[in-house]
Amino acid sequence: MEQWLNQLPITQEVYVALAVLFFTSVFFLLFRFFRRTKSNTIVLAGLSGSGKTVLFYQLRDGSSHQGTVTSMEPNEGSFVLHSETSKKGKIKPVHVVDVPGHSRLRPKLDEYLSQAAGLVFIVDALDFLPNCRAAAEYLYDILTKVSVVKKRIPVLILCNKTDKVTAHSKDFIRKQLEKEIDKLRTSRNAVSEADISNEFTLGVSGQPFLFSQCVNEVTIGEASGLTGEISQLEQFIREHVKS
Ligand SMILES: Nc1nc2c(ncn2[C@@H]2O[C@H](COP(=O)(O)OP(=O)(O)OP(=O)(O)O)[C@@H](O)[C@H]2O)c(=O)[nH]1
Ligand SMILES: [Mg+2]
Repeated sequence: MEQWLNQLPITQEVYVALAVLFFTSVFFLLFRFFRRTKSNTIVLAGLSGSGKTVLFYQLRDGSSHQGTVTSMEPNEGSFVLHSETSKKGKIKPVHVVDVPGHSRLRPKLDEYLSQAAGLVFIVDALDFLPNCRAAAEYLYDILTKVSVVKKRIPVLILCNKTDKVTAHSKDFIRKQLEKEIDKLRTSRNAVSEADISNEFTLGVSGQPFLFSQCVNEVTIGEASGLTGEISQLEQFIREHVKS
């Protein structure tokens, strides 16, 4: 080997060295590129008062920071989930964004959706019926967004406040939301046929709308931000942001 190397003319050695250098740097850059495109952002959305900020604090600190007020701007942070802080080894932090539910602040959602690994749509299971229509409208807007459909962002519909016995069940909430979205689909399709919009249409035409018809994964779960029962939320996060 050494003899063979000594026999090589000097220029050839330089070429070999350069080639090795070139391939290692390309490999390194590709590796970094692919790592960076794997997002660790989880977006919390939902109507005002559904409990997003309480859930955000539960995820981060394991406590509800009682007495939150309506948020005026997004709450965000990168952290290791509180329930995982005692685990050994290196755990990848999650970037969680809580987007306020007030309609004037909702456009902020688009900024975060482009980099989201998952979206959690929080529903108030206690005060659900009076807000059903509004929740369905917000959810419809999210499910038809180009970024959500094209990137197939997984969505978890999280029925919050299940600590109270009067909270509606997740099956009831799912069915009511499907019904409302079905109605919205008919009315909005009529509008968008007139002025061409780039929104995607939901579901299968001619059939009642079901979340299972969405191109992205839509699941439904339960939680109580107040009492810290957030295992289904944490499970969703870890399914989409690998630790
Ligand atoms: N019973 C019960 N109440 C809850 C729960 N989570 C939140 N709340 C209450 O619901 C109210 C609203 O909670 P927030 O977390 O501030 O709501 P939000 O979604 O951040 O609202 P905006 O910031 O306005 O978009 C607060 O009074 C909370 O105490 C829960 O799991 N159970
Ligand atoms: Mg809030």
